[in-house]
Amino acid sequence: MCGIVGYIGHREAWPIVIKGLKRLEYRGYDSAGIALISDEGLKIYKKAGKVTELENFAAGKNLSGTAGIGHTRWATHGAPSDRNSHPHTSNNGKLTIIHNGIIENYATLKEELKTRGHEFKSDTDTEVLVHLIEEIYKNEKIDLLEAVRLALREINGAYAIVLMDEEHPDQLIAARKGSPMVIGVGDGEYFIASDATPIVEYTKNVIYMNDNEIAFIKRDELLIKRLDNVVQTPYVQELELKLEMLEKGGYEHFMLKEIFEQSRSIRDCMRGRIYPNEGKVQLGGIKEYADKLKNIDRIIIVACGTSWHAGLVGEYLIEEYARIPVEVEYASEFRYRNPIITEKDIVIAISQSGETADTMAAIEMAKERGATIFGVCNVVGASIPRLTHAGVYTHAGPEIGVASTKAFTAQVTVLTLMAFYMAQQKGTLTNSKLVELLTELDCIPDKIQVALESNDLIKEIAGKFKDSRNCLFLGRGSGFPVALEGALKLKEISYIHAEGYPAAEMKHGPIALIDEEMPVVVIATKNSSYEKVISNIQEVKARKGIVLAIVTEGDTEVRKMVDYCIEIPDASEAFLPLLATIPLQLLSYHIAVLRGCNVDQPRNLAKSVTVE
Ligand code: HGA
Repeated sequence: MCGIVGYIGHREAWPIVIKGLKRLEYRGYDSAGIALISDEGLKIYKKAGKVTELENFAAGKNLSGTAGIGHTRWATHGAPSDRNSHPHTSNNGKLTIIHNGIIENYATLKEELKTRGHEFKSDTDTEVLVHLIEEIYKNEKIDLLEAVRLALREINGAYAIVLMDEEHPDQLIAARKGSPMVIGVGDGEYFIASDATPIVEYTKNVIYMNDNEIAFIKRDELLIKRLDNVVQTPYVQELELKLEMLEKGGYEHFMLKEIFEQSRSIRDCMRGRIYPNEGKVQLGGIKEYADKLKNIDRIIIVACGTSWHAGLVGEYLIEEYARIPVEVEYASEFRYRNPIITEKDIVIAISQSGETADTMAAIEMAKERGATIFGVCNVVGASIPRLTHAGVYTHAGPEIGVASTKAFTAQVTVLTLMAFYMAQQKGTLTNSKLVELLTELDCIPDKIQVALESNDLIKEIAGKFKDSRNCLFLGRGSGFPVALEGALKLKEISYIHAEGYPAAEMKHGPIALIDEEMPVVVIATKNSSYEKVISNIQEVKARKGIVLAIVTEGDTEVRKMVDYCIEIPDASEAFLPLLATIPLQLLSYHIAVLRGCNVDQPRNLAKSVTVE
């Protein structure tokens, strides 16, 4: 959350920074702002709302300068408004800062700074930091880098910051702890951003900054040191990201493009990892732990939001095939309990961005208690993959729509592979059964392509549901996490209140909500709970609910009872979540579009939740 961009070099900074902010808008869109330094001094433009509003506001103004910093905000401290927009300036107006994170002890520092004559112009925690830096700089008679270093040692919380000084227009200072930051290395120029997407079209050479590092950046000089003053040798990596991955490619929204990419993304996720003819799974990222997997007592999965739903599918698959007990925890709750974790446990942390603050904190806690940690992340080089002992990337490619789609199915694919890999190590599945399952898994991308063909039908059904105020999603077994995910997607992007429930639990409460206006989406595919789900559909119909069923192709029984039906290809129960999720993603998408909602940037939400 919150996107930051910085540039210093020989080109005009404004176009680079504004384009970068558009790429990072998935991280927040409450306000946007840019500061530029030129011979005429420091200029700041900031505006509540999206980046385009900043662009309109600044049109025709003087936007020159070859050094600049920019920010797109997801507000934590202070309402979304012009005055709370970043960049924020120090008391004398010479220093200006952008920040992603939360300064937890800002209130105490603010009081103290006020007594020293500082006047604050915003309600943010961020502004306190730039005043603190100025105070130390002024009093200690040290250089600015040292003043920033000392200030950062006084604050609690998380940050990725970039600072400019009107009196030293040829330098930027950046630092990170707990929030992401990448530096792009060009020829006589440097780029700074929350992720590599604003950088990729200018250079492929990047440095991922580590926590507690501070960077001093000039056009032809880069110095990175730790907060304890030890100078670091930066590790320059080559980006694999391609520019076309960041474009809509002819689709109306990123979300639709990403839904339609799933056949490919799942194939990419499995590439080189499954050998169906041999009944073998290879996961290079966790192979060092192959022996440990034979004797573990328990797996704990920690995640948030959609990733937590993927975790529930993982629980079902790992228990079913590898016979290892699994617990699935919300990272945000897990870390504030006193959970029992031992060295015999494996913790699997799932996060699309690899930056989710709560998941990172849960990992730190589990690590301290001796557990082995595996990561399941999409963004290569993010913080979680660097924090964990081992892991498996989902390789879904950049996901830009705020509501997760292809990242979810890729997470489920990785967890499916992990379940089979663990079963292989423990010998809980015979080789012939593994051959059978992997052969079927290998065909799932083609079946997803078939499931996507219902798009027009789903759009038509969406028209019937678009004015609903509530919606219930029901499923059993591995269909239950699918119901939860279907409900979350609808809530997130269409603002219709929706609940996911285990179908059998409906009679313990939610059934009271059912009347002739209540749409109920039921996962009713042919699997072990088919008959039971049919009874649940009867219970809804007896109370005049409107039922949309997701059924196996060729089904006639459910079709007779319900109002609307969407077919998906036949598959074993293990693969049901991968297929049944597709129509639910499309349903939410079309309902949201018909309601005129901003599908890619739903209100109040942001991707990559880097605050706790
Ligand atoms: N705390 C700062 C930055 C917000 C942020 O990083 N959100 O993810 C603010 O409220 O402006």
